Amino acid sequence: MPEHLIITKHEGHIATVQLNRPKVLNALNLGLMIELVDCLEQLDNDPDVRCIVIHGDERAFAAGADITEMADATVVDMIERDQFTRWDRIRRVKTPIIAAVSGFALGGGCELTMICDMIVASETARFGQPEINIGAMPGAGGTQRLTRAIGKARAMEMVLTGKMITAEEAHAAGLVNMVVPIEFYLESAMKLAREVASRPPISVRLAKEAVLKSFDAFLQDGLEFERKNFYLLFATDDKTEGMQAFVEKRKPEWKGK
Ligand code: CO8
Repeated sequence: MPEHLIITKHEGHIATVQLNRPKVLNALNLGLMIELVDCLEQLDNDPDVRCIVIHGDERAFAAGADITEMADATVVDMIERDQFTRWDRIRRVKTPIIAAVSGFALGGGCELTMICDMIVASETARFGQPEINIGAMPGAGGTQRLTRAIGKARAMEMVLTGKMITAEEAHAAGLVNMVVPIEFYLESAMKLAREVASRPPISVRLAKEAVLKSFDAFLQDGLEFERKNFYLLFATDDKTEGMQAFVEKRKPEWKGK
């Protein structure tokens, strides 16, 4: 039986969507992203669904885009895959989305939490943009949304060093809404989702849209700039070396080329 890359459940007016590649820490491969985005759009068109909760498992929300899929990719491959169009479709979902995060939320995984509207974190959650350590950089909004959420100094440190921050640090910095013990992280996200779902649905959607408008001023320009630089790195030797080194489980050697 093929594994389901995502698992969707319904509870009242809440839909939960689980990222389901536990063996690779829910790395976001193309198949998973296709299913996830199609699913979010379907849920968004379902009038019974008033709030969506996305989660992984206790070990990882998602440890980023799937590096094995990108290790040999050229700029042209990446442009042809056109993955960011899919990420833009998540941005257009009008139903509020809560990320329930336990364990790693790294790279594209951290970016996925930030495209959600609120984040509920387990005490074990770790957030980071470690792309720099594999010769890449954030591509799905990390440089833009992280900077808006936690400010330039802290975002710069995370993006340039790849260092992770703890759930408490993320909370203090304003990235996450609440931190709870691991056994309650899903239930806490559901509780928040139920609160949102109990409010008038049209008001909720229009209010979400309006909050995003304030937040998203100039976001498009920033996203396009980030994408250009992300793609550019696929023309460097260091990106190939960084990703190959990850796959081969060795330390990369940077050439600056
Ligand atoms: N891609 C593919 N496989 C992964 C990934 C990943 N991102 N992360 C972990 N895995 C795999 C490991 O290779 C390992 O597989 P195996 O068991 O077959 O060896 C398995 O998951 C478990 O991982 P580890 O053994 O490494 O577990 P540890 O607890 O020792 O370490 C870490 C956990 C620290 C999370 C470590 O796995 C790690 O550093 N992972 C990579 C994190 C990373 O660099 N993420 C960024 C990826 S690039 C990215 O997200 C760019 C986004 C750009 C936009 C998206 C659209 C293109």
